[in-house]
Amino acid sequence: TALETFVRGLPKAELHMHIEGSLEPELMFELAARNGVTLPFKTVDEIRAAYAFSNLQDFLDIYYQGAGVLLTAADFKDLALAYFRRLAADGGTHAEIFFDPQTHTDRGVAFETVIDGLVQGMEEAERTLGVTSKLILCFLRHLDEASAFATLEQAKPHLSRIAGVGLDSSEVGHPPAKFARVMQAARDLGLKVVAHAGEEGPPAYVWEAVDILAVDRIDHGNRALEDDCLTARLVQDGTTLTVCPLSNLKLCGVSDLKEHPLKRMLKLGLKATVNSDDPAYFGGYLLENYVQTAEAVGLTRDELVTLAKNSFTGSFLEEAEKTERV
Ligand code: ES4
Ligand code: ZN
Repeated sequence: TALETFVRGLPKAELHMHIEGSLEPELMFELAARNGVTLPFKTVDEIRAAYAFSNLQDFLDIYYQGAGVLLTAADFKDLALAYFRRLAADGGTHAEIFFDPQTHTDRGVAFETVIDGLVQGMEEAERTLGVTSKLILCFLRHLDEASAFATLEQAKPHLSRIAGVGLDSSEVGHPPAKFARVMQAARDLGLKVVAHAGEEGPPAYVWEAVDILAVDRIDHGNRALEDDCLTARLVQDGTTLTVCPLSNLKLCGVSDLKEHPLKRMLKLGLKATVNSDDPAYFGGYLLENYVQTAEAVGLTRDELVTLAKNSFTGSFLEEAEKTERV
């Protein structure tokens, strides 16, 4: 379609994508076979049929299970490269990807294996596709502070490869304040700080991300709109929100894409961006998120350009690059 061609032609950065969430069922089977791992599914269709979620936890349970096929550096490299190829096909030119080390170290895969494989994929993507990227290490918020600190310790020899830290996994019951000290320690190491907030959690969690963690971006942030004072604060600070429309739909944060707040966010003056979150699980990569949302809520060409520009101004690229690459 004309809309698709227009959006594909806009240079875009993706700022909210969990690399483990880009594991397509086909690659999951391939890696399971390669590694001698048994999956509780027999066919690709059977896996896709299991991807009907009613909330975040529902999804996380199956997402952590899928990640169990990732064992070697080559697996992580193949995973990353497959994602970068899809991104390039969508007209994406830069990505800041999340990875969840604890998901892997807790089942005996070394931190080095994960990061070495991902970095190999990132370097090959830059060389062969011209797609640049950065890594954001996410702490699993359903685990405790000590586990997050142990993970930060493991990251120390690799800080030149890591742009920032984030918080992901089960939000409700695990407010940002739980990780105040480890996020400060990460900032003291020179890392950027982001956090999922307001995906399922209340506005109070977004306030904590802003006031206690002093985040550089908010991941999701949808529920911030329930609090006018908080919304005004995010507008005033120019805080980038990494919004994930198809994720919100699949995890039932919105009942229909027509109800999605993206257009409202832009009209309020929030620095919203469009992202895919876990594209293999939520049924669409970056371009699909732009196009389906644009059709559902009626985004103008100007608004689409704004979203694409916001993805660079909100990125962790150097200031000069942000303006050169839009
Ligand atoms: C996630 Cl959609 C979402 N929310 C929180 N944590 C996550 N990890 C992977 N996808
Ligand atoms: Zn996410």
